[in-house]
Amino acid sequence: ALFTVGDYLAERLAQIGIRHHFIVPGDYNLILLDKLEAHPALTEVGCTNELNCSLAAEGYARACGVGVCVVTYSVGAFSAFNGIGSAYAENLPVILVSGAPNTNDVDQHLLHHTLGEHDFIYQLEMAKRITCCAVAIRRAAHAPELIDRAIRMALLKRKPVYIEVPTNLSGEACAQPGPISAVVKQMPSDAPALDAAVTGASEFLRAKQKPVILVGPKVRRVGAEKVLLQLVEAIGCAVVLQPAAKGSFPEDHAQFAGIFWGQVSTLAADTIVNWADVLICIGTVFTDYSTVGWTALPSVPQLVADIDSVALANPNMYFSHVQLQDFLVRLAEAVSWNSCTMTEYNRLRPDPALGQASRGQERLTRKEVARQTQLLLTPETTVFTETGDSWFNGIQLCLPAGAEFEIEMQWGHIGWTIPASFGYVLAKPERRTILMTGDGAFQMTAQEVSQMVRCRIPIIILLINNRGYTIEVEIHDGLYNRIQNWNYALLVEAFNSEEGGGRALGLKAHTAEQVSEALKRAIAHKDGPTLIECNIHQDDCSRELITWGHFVAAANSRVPAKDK
Ligand code: TPP
Repeated sequence: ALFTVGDYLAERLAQIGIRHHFIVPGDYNLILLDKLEAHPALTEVGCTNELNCSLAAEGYARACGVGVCVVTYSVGAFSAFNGIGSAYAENLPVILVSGAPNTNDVDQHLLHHTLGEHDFIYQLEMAKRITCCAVAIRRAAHAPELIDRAIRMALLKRKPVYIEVPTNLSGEACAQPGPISAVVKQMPSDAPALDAAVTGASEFLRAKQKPVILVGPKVRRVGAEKVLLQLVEAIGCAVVLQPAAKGSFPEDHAQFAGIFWGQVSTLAADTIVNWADVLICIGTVFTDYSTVGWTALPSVPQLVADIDSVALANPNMYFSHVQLQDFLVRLAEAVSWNSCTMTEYNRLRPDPALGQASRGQERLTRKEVARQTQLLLTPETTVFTETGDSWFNGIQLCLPAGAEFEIEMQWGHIGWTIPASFGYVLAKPERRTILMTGDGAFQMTAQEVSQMVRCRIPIIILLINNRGYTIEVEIHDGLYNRIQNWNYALLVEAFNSEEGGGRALGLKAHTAEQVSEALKRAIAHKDGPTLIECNIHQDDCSRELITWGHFVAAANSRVPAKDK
């Protein structure tokens, strides 16, 4: 049979490990979808809209290492750009494939789904700003080069890419692909730069007495968790994590010293960071959020190991092209043991505060939901936490070894957990996935629960209904933070269909007893998602949210600097 552009793309996607591709059909991409569907290794997953489609691919990339989303021109792609923004911000390789107008119409006609002007380049131009590589195939013969280039860049940079395929090219003949190794091969570190970075870093550390390791969210993006552990155990010092890095280091490890974000830190992580004389920052990202409105920017000298570089405070030096994995392995061999901060941390480590169980009939509280969520966690659990008070509830959880934790703290799109967890579970069906979300967030992407029903995915959705945008109330309140209250438990059951698929279970809880009953039913329900609407008082939120909100609000409202 004829080997086509569509077959080429399908083959490459299968070769890099894609098993599910997320799609919304449209006349500009239908032939391409046929070609992808025809590949034996690929399963097409239809989504309810392109925002959810792109976020599902983003979640899939978290589980599988790479994700794909196929949409139609403009009406589809513009909505998908949001999830692509997330992939960029969160360092996830997501391949956005968009159908496009017939090549014969370029510069000739006005077309549907376009801006109505003689211009078919705008979408490519827009995609360039939010991807690390954007290509538009204009001739079938160019497809192999452009597809290979885009996929290679996505994997190399761990950022999203864009591939535009005109509707009349997907079925055109094209060359067959060569070995995939040429596309997936990673770039080795520059050897002299790596040597110099390791020597410089170990001398720098030797001159310090009180090192602390601060782990950031990029560690997991490059799969450096294991080599991080080697370094940690070679030094013996205290290890703290940034909030978005939760899940990258075992919390039952003797050297784990909490989540560091200033005044909302867990387990007194801020105290040991303040005591340190050097901070070994590994894959860290400092933003207004992770530094609690710039109140927790560490001031001690730093050694910063990023995905592809190392920077030292003293001597003040920068080494580019040093891969994080390579650096951690080599530094672990070069450093000497210094457990000084661990000894101190053991003195000041707070005793575990066992949350008081509330009495069964009492009005449900946030604390009680958090306490019962904690009891659910096993090594097989993955927790997704939504922007909102769910972040703080999630970050407070104590993860057993093996439990995974997903958060989208850089992009912070409310509603992300629903489509992202859906995508994630398709790649990791063996995990017990629990998501913690707010009522406001849920309203953004609720219809993707219907996909969980269709695909019989037993995700447990803990929806904390505090009747409003509480996180925003704490930052800056106004009438705009009040939202229409829905019957959430009833809503998800509306997605059940006589025509097939599984079943959603919608449950309501107003008391502790009702939550524990509901959780039992949720765990037993394997044929689709369970949503538990946990109804709490409007002002019932975490101490951390109020504290953090106060400082973020202060940072947001700084007056403009005077001209000098
Ligand atoms: N739009 C998007 C797409 N993302 C956002 N982060 C916002 C708007 C701004 N925003 C941040 S949090 C939030 C909003 C609107 C409210 C979240 O409310 P809810 O999900 O009920 O969580 P709660 O804080 O009440 O727990």
